[in-house]
Amino acid sequence: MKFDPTLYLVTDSTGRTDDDFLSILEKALTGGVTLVQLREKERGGGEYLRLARLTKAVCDRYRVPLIIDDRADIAMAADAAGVHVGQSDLPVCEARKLLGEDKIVGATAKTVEQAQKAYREGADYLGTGAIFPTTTKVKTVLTPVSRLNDVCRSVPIPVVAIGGLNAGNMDVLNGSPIDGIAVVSAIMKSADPEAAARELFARVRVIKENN
Ligand code: TZP
Ligand code: MG
Repeated sequence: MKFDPTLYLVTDSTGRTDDDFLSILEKALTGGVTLVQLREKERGGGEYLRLARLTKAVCDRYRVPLIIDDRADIAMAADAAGVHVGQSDLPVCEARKLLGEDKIVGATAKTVEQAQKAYREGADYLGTGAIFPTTTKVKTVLTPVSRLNDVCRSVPIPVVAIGGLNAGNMDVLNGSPIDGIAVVSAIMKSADPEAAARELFARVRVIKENN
């Protein structure tokens, strides 16, 4: 499935009502988010699936693919565009087998070795980070930009940078051969998610144009 990783919104619905969450999502999509990941660490399967279906309905209206974090079963049940797996989740090759060739399988890779393995097993894109400290993910080790760049050059699939990124610190990625950025807080916690998305998109586009 075709996708554009330029501005990848990873969601966090913690403490929000469905309406509140979906309204932020819609504003972010209006602002130019090109790919969405539903990332739910606290919800059980039924709740995760329910929110996945609601989220997909909004993403579909904007023709933006929805990726489900961690859970290939939820991705399949919701007919989402794909799944994102970390190093301690389902192996990429198993996710690929379950979802088939037409779906998107993304993987977290913090090193060149992990990146090449994920690529060999069939990953469509990689997420690498954390570039900056983040409160969104606990126990995250920082990835220097030099390593991010090595990961980008080590595989022929798109690589997105993640972790603590916002419009004020993204300049650190100038000259990096990334294909996009993934953010949670910079959009989900913004007072104006649409404007935040618009600014981030514009900045990533400049970085990509100079690649
Ligand atoms: N993986 C590495 S850092 C991170 C994930 C899921 C969280 C990014 O969230 P934020 O709020 O954009 O720092
Ligand atoms: Mg995971």
